Amino acid sequence: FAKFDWEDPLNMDSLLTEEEKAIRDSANAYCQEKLMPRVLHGWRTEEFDPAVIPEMGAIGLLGPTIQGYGCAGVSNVAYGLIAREIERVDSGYRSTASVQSSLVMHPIYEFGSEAQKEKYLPRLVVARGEIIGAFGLTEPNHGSDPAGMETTAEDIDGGFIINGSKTWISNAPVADVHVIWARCKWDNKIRGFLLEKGTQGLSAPPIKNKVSLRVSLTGSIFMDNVRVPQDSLLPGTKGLGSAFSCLNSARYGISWGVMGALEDCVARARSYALERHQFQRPIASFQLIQKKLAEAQSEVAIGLLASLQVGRLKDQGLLAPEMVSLVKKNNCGKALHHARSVLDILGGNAASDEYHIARHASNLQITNTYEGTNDVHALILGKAITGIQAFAN
Ligand code: TGC
Ligand code: FAD
Repeated sequence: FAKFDWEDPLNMDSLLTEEEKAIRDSANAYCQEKLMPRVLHGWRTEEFDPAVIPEMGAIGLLGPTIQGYGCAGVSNVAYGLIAREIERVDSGYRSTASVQSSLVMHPIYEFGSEAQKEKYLPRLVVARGEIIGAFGLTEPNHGSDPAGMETTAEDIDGGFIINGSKTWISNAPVADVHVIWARCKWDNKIRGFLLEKGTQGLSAPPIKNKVSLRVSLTGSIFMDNVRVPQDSLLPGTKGLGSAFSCLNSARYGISWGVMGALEDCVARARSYALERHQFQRPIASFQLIQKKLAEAQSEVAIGLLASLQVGRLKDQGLLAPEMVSLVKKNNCGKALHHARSVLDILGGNAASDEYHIARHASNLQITNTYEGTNDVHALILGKAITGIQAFAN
């Protein structure tokens, strides 16, 4: 028999290319050496560290699947492995990176004009990390149901006027460019627009005092008669499906990322259980503790293989969006459930942020919510299984 490796229970390593393993290892080194030492300060103070964007850009972690424009052009599996390593430290850092890569660079690459690509992509990715982006879809009255959005774009001579508000937008307070989804008054279709910081009528105040994702910055976006030129429209966007295509990429990355967070919880709980003694025995020797670790690590192994398969299909052009819903829903739900379960192993130390698992568990509540709640993804799958749409009349 082969030797069982609890850290890679189903030998996923054997399914990765040499290039993917090298990318994973360099992402791991950066995350553990540079992000891990800062995470508690960021968590306690809620201070966003803008240096993380240029640092990630410098080693190819941003927009990694994009070909050209200074991007690495690697596989979707490599993109997933990067998300896993970042989120092993904190979901908030992964959030910052996912928004930049999947929700800002992706729509510009996919739906932008050549001039927009040349103008923004190299600056979003380069080592200088010149600019940070945000993606504004959610509104105060429309979260799960973005089709109801109230933000509008009006066609005027030489450009557009955008009015409306967005809420819970990652990176918004520091973003230099906002991808804003708005309903176009002239044909009632939803399209994407690029709004630059400093434009009159645009503001993006932070939402403070979060109990989740405290190392990433979140804000509102208010647009009061924001006048933008003609070339701010992403010309390839055609309805809400274009916004969802960005979400396919981000949701896929999250499915890998949350497994990294859960792996960190399991590793920390295991070490703690081996060291902590009660009743003259290491608590790791108790069956109930072992069951918690076994069940959590089983879900890691299964979840990672599922995301790997979705990534391979994505690379081959064989992806169905429902596959992304399946792994986003499953992995986020399992990560949240089992992070809470292994948190018990810490006893009273669960209350201390120095043991890190409580921080992961708090973050995972929102990873299970944003980019489509767990229940919304169940309904997307339910529709695919039954042919009946349950979320609206
Ligand atoms: P529906 O009628 O189903 O679809 C509208 C149009 O979109 C197309 N479509 C998709 N296209 C590509 N990929 C997908 N996954 C797609 N899903 C739908 C669809 O074919 C249709 O096209 P067309 O041409 O026929 O018009 O739309 P609906 O309004 O009934 O949608 C229902 C529902 C619930 C599935 C959907 O609205 C939904 O997914 N809601 C969740 C909202 C959400 O995920 N918001 C995320 C905001 S961004 C965010 O959270 C970032 S956090 C980032 C971080 O910090 O990491
Ligand atoms: P609601 O839609 O009001 O849902 C509330 C509850 O009702 C949920 O349990 C939901 O599952 C349930 N529900 C809703 N409809 C149905 C239905 N038909 N059937 C059954 N149950 C239903 N958005 C962006 O656009 N860009 C970002 O960068 C971004 N970043 C975020 C960062 C953070 C920290 C957070 C907290 C959110 C972020 N979001 C972002 C918003 C996020 O996508 C939304 O919060 C999410 O989509 C849910 O929308 P909602 O909060 O309005 O909840």
